[in-house]
Amino acid sequence: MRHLALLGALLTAVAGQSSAQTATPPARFEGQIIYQVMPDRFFDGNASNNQGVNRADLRAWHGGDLAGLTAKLPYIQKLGATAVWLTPVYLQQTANSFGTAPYHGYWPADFRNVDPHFGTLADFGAFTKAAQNADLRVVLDQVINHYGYEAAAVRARPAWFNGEAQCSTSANKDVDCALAGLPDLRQSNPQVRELLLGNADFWREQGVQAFRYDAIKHVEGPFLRDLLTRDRQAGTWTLGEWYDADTGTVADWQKEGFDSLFLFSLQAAMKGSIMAGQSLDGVRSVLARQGELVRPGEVALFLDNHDVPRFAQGSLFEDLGQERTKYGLRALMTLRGVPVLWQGTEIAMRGGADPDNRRDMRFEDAWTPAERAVFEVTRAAIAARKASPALSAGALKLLPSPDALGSDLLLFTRELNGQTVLAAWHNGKARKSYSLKLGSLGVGWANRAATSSLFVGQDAKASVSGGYLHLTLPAQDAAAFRVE
Ligand SMILES: [Ca+2]
Ligand SMILES: [Ca+2]
Repeated sequence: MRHLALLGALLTAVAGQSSAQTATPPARFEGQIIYQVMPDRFFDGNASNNQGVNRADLRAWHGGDLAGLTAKLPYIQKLGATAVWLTPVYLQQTANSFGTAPYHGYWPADFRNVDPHFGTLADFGAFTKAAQNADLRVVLDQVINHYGYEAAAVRARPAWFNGEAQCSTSANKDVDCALAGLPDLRQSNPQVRELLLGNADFWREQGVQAFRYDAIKHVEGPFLRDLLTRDRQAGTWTLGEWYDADTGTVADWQKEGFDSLFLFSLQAAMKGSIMAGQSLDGVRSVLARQGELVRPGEVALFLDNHDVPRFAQGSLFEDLGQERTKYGLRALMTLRGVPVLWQGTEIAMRGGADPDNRRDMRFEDAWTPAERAVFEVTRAAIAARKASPALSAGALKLLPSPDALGSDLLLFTRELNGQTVLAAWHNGKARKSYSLKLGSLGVGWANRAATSSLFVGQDAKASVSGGYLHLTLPAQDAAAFRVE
């Protein structure tokens, strides 16, 4: 009840400010690079909290914690990321469900405390302080749809949850029926609403700059809109997870107040085109819809995450998986949006569906030379993006590809303040040169020159002469050239 009284005061304070803050500009993440961490699977910085740890079992706790994440912030900085998204660190149910421990953080028992496996609230404060000192923004995962299966609140507060009756009579079963059987919160219940709005305030006070909201497809829309209004007033950036969202869904929810959603349709297209070697038309058709987006520079772009098989797993062969992950990472860094890298993708870690995609992170001392090479490519691609305002935040314009080349060649420009970068994705299985008429590309570059690739260590060339753009591109790779 102490929490509820505090919440009431906070709600009143926010309501009082709302008319003065209607013009609050939305928070921006364009230009940021987010690194996603699942703390239990990242780094163990404190062995004294390793209750029930069994690293031989992918469904058990593995011992990673906030102390370990804090200790590894220099690694994240070295990679070049500018923000850290951590999956939930709430106090979890103590029991296992379906033979799985709540190591992943998505089975909360108390939304305003830290699970002892991860550390304490003070450890969380030390983490956000260290992140701030390292100039890294903190994106915290927030669960707003459910409690853990075994949470005490489920029995103590039955009115907070949707039951069989609500589910069977609901017109929106995605929202009012249990997701994977999880105790489903009824956000229209005033106490639930206050609890969840207060959770956002609570974690904001712990030094968090952004929230990644879990499973928004399953949350009541009117509540979401109120939540987002308050977040925007507080300057908090919001990233929604609508599993399988395409451009239309992302656009709809940006209109409703989310700063960002994950563009799952682009992830699927990149996996198909880059990892599985299908035509680049799949990627092109997703990018062709970017005009529908309210704020294309804020959309979250990714190759994989903790809920899908690892990107590198798309090839049966480890070396091919590594080469195509380099291609995918370079390609990702040419796109408009906010790149999100799941821990281990920078070394092309393998793994199938959950929990195999959540193997323990391995650091420099444990890498193979090939893994180190993937890391260096990732680091250089991130550095190139950060050094280029056009790549970081420029408008993206697709260039037409000749019909015969379209499945192997994807060209687009990124442009900001008169600076232009040409991105060229090449799906061909061999190194190849192309000469394309400037007129057919719709660009007026007759008197301009292109540089060598912005990606260090890549042998790709572009030049302009005689009314043609000449490109020499390595097999299955993405390049970027400044056009000046
Ligand atoms: Ca530990
Ligand atoms: Ca729900």
